[in-house]
Amino acid sequence: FVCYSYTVFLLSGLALLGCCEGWKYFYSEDTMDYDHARKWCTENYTDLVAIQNQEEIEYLNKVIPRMKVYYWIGLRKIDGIWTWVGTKKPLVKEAENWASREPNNQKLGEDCVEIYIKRNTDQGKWNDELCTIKKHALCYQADCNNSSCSGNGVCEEKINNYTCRCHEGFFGPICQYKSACSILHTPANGRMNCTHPFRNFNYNSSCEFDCNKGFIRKGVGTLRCTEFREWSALQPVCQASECNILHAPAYGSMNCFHPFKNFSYNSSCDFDCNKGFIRKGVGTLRCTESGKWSDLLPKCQGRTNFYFFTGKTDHVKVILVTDYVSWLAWERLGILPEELEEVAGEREVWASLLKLLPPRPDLG
Ligand SMILES: [Ca+2]
Repeated sequence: FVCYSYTVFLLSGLALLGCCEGWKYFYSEDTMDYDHARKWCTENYTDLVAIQNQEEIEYLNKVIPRMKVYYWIGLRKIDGIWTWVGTKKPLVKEAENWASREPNNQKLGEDCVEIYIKRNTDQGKWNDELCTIKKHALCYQADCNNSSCSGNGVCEEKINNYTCRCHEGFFGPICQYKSACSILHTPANGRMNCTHPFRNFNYNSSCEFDCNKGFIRKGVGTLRCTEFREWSALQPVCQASECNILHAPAYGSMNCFHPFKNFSYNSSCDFDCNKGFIRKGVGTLRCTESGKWSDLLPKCQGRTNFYFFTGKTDHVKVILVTDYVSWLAWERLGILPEELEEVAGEREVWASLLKLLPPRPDLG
C-alpha cells in the first residue's frame, strides 16, 4: 500500500501582510474507502477537506487532476444529518453544493460525499455515495496553530493563507502588537491613582500605588505605560506589617487568629495558663500597624503562696512569695525574692542558683 501525494499551490496573489504560508491540499494516488481515506488524511495532514465557500470549490476543481474515480471530502451523514466530520457541525442550507438530482441515496446507504473534480457535467459538485466504495482521499493541511496569531488572536483558515482576528488590545497581521497596556486594578489592601494623558491605560499613563494602614508596599510605587505598551514594572502588592513570631509562655498556652498573614497586622493572640499557674500580664496581644505587639508577652507563675520569716531576733519580717522558685531560693540559699525577681526570669534564676550550689561531695 503506497500512497503518493502532491502539494498544490495557489498562484493568485492574495497576499496578506506578514502572513502566511498557506492552506495546502493533498490527495492520495491510491483509492480507498471513506474510513481509510479519512485516516490517511488525519495521519498525514489535517483532515479530509471541509469546503468553506464557492471560491474553494472553484480552486479545487482547477488544481486537482481528473481521475477515473472522484474524491472523498469531509462530509458524511451522521444520525441522518449531513455533517462536516472535522468540526461535527451540520451542513447548512446555504453551503449546499449538490450535483443535480443529488443527494439521491440511489444505492441505499449513500452516506458519504464525493466531489466531482473536472467532471464533464456538475464540475465541483457533490454526490452522496456508498462509504465502502474506493475513491481518492482529498485532504487539506491547516496552517493555523497556537502561535499563528502570536497567541493574541483567533486564526482563520483561508485558501493558502490565514488571517488573524486579534483579541482586544492587539493589532498587526499576526496580532503581534499591543494597542494598550493591560488594565490595572487597585491592589488588595491598597489604593491606586492613575493619570492618562492619552487614552486609558495607554502610552504614558502612570499609576501610583499606596497601601492601607498596617500594610507595606512590596514593589515600586509608580508604574508607567511604555512605548511598547508594557508597564515599566510589575504591579506592587500590599503586605500586612509583620510582628515577631510569638510562642506560648512556659506553663501556658496561646491561641492566635491571623486575619492576613501569620503574626502580622491585626493578628491577635490569647494567652491562658495551665492549672496551678496564674497569668502575669495582659490576656491578649494584638499586632499593631507598626509591626509591634500591643504589649509584653504575659508569664505564667505558680499560684502557691509561701510565707516565711526572716531577720534577726530584734527584727522579724513576714515575706510572701508567690512562686516556688523564689521560695526555694530563700529556703536553700537565703536570697530574698525582690533580689531575684528584679533581675531575671525563672530560667536565669535556676542557672544562677545552680552556680551557687557547691559541687556534690561524691564528684571527687
Ligand atoms: Ca448519489
